Amino acid sequence: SFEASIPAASRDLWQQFGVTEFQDKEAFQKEFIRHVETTLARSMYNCDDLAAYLAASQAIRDRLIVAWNKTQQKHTTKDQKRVYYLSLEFLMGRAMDNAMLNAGVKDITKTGVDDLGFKIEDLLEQEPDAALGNGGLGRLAACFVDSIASTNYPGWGYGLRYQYGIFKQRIVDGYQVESPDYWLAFSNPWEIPRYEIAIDVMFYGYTRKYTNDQGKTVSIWEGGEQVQAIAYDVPVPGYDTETTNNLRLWASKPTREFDFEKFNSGDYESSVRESQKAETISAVLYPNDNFYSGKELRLKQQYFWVAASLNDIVRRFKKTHRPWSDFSDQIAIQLNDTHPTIAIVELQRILVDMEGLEWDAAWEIVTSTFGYTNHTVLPEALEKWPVPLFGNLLPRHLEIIYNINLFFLQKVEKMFPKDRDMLARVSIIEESSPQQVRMAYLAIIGSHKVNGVAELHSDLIKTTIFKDFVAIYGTDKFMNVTNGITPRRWLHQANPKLSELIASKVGSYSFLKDLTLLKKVEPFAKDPEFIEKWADIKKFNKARLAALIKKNNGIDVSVDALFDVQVKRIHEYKRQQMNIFSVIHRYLTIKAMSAEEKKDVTPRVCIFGGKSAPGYYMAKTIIKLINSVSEVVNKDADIGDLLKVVFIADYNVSKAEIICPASDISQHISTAGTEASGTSNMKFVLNGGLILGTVDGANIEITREIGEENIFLFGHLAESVDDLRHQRRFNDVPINPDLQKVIDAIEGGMFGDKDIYGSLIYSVTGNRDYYLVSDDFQSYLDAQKLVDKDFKDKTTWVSRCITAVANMGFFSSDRAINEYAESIWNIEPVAK
Ligand code: T68
Repeated sequence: SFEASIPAASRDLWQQFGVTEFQDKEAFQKEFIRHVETTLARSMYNCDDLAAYLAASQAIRDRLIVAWNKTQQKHTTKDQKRVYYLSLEFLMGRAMDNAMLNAGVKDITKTGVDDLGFKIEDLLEQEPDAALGNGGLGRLAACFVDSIASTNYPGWGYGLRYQYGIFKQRIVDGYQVESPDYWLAFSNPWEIPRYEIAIDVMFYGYTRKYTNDQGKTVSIWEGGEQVQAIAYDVPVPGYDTETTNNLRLWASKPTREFDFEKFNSGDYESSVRESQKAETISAVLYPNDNFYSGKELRLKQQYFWVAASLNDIVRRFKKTHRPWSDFSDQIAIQLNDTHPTIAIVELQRILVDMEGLEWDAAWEIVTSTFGYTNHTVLPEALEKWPVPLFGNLLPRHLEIIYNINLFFLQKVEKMFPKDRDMLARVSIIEESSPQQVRMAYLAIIGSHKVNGVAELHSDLIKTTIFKDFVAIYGTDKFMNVTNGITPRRWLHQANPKLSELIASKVGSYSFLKDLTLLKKVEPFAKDPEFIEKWADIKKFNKARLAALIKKNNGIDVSVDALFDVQVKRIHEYKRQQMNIFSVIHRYLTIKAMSAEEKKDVTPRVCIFGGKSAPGYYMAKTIIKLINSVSEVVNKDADIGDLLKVVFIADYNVSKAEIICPASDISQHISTAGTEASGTSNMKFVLNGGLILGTVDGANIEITREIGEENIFLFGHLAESVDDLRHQRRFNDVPINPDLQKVIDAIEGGMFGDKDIYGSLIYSVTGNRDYYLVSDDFQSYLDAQKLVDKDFKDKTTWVSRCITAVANMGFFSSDRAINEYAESIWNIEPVAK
C-alpha cells in the first residue's frame, strides 16, 4: 500500500543485505572505527574523547534504529490502539548508558572501547544532558516513555526540540547566574532528522463565515503567519525487549514559500527577519517550574507543537481508512498538565471544519480520546490565557472554545437550575478584565479522565480546585495514578553496585522489569554480612559524591558524616528556606557547645542543589543565603567536620544520578498539600537513603509501603493548613523562638549584609508565613534531632534502609504506566 516501497522482486536482495546488529566486541569495534573515519571524518591520530563518544554513540544508535524500524513496522501491521503522550517537557538526561543497557551491549561496548584506548566512563561524560524540562513534570515524562517501551505498549511521545534546554547555573559571589544551554553544539547522535515530515502551522489571521453546499453556516480560519514544523525522532529503547518506541520532537522552520516575494522585491533583510522569527518558536524552554507566565511566545509554542502532533496523528489514522467513529478505539492522547490543552480544540476543529463532521459526533470522539493529568494545586501555576491575546493568535480556536463552553454551561444549567454562581465558577471563560481562558477547566471538559499524581493530591483536586466539576461529572471521571520512576536509570545505572548486590539475592536482574521482586531482599535486612556489603556500597557512593563536591566546590567532606540532601527546584513551597534556617540553628547550637558536648554531635554534610526561575527573586535570595551560610560555616575552625554546607551548582539529571545513591537522609519538606507528588523522594529511598519529610504528596504512600518506622515525618497536616494561615493572618501568633534566634543571627550580619535577606525574613514573620515555616519549625527540629540520634546506630540504620528498599516496588513507573494503560488509555501491550 506504500507508494515508495520496494517492488516484491527486489525484496530478497534487500533482505540479504539488510543491516545486521553487531553481536560481539570485534563487530562493535569495526563499527566504531568506521564511524570515526567516515561519519566524523577523523582518524586514529585525531580522535579525542568527544569523537570517541560520538562514534560509539553512532554505532549504538544504528542498533536502536534497526530495532526502531522493526517495532514501528510491527505496530503499523498490528494496528492496535496507541497512546500519544503530549508533554512540553522531556527531561531525558544522557542517552548513551541507557541505550547500551537497554540494547544489552554494555559489556561489549565497555571492553570494545577499552581495547581501542578509551575509558567508557570518560566517553559517557562527554554527552551533554538533554535537559528539555524544568523538574519533576519533565522527568516524569522521560520515565514514562522509558516504561511505555519497556512494557511493550505502542506509544509515542510528542514534544518540542528546544535548541536551548534549561539554563546552566553558575554561582558567582553566592548568587545564581544563568547561561544558555546550547546542548546541540557538537551534534546530537540520538536524533533522526525527518526533513520530509514538514507540517505547516498557522497563526493569527481571522475567521470568515460562509454557507456551505448543505446550506450550513460554517466558519473558516484564514491564517496570517505560517511556519513549518520539522520532525526529529528520538528512539526510545525498552529494557530487555526489542520494542523501541519514538519520541517525536518538533523544530520550527520558516515555510518554503512565504519569503520569496519580499526577497524578490529586494527586502532581503525583512525576509530573513521573518525566518528568524519562525525559528524562535522552538528555540528555548521556558524556565518556570510550577509557575504560569502568560507570554504570547509560550502560547505559540503550545499551539505549534499541538498542531504538528495532531496533524501527524490524524494523518496516520487516515492511512488506515477507518471511519472516524473508530478514532478513539485506535488512539489515546494524554495531556501532561494543561500545556497541550489546545489539542482538544484543535481536534474538534479538524473534525468539524476540515473533515465535515457534525459537532456532537466530533465532540464525542474528542472527549473519548483525551485524558488530562494535573500536576499542581498552586494557584500561581494554573494556566489562564487572556482572551484578547488568545483570540488574536488563534481566532478560530477561541470561537470553538466559546461553543464548547456554551454547550457545557447549558448542561450545567439543566443540572443546577438557577445557580448563577455555579455557572460563573465553572465557565471556561473567567469574567475578569480582561477575560481569561481557564485551561484546566477546558482540559477537564474535553477529557474522559482526569488524574492527579499521588493519593493526597488526587483527593485535594476533587475537594478544592475541581470540586464543582466532581458535582457535575461525578467521581468516576476523577482518579489517581501515583507517579513512579524508572528503575533502569534510577537504580541500575545510577547505582550499579547496589543493583548487583540486590541481584545476588533476587537471583537475577528481573527486579528491573518487576520492581516488586525487591521484596526478596527484605529477609537480609537482618543479615550482618549483607548489611556490611550494603554499608560499603553506600560509602563508595558517598565517596563518589565527595569527589564531585571537591571538584566543583573545593570543599572536603568526610564520608563518615551524615549526608543530608535537598536537591530540587528552589521554591518557597518546597521550603529550602526552612532547611537553611535549621542549618543556621545547628551552627549556632554547635558554636555554643563545650568540647565535651561536641563529642556527641553527629557530623553532617548539608547538601543543597537546584535552580531558581530567573525571575523568582525570593528563590534567588534563598540560594544566596545558602551560599553565604556555606562560606561562614565551612571555614569556622570551631566547627570542623561537625558541619559542612554545600551548594552544588547546576543540578541536573546526570548530577542526580551521582547524588541520589549517596544520601543518608534526603529532605522532602513542602508545606502539606502543596507538593503534588514529588518523585525524587522515590529515587532517594530506592537508593538506600531515608527520608525526612512532611505528610505530603507521595511521602504518604512511601510511608504506607515502607513502614512509618522507616521514615522521619513531621509537621502539620494538609487539613490544618488553611486554619493555620487564617490564625496567623488575623491573630498575633508568635514566631517560633528557635526560628527567632536564627533570624536574629541573620539580622545581626552573621552571614553578610542583612539587607539582602530582608524580604526573605519578612516572608516568614509578621502575619505572613504563607508556607508555615514558623508553624512547622519546632517539629522539624525535633525530627532532625531524632535523625542525629538514630544515625549513630549504624547497623539499625542500614537495616531500615534495606527494609525500605525492599518495599519500594510500587514506585516503578512501569506500574504507573500499567495503571494508565488499563484505566485511562485502554491499550494492550504488543505481543512478541
Ligand atoms: C511537578 N510539577 C510537581 N511542574 O511539582 C511534583 N510547571 O510534585 C510532581 O511530582 C511532578 O510534577 C510530576 O508529577 C512540575 O514539575 C513544572 O515543571 C512546570 C513546568 C511548566 C509550567 C508549570
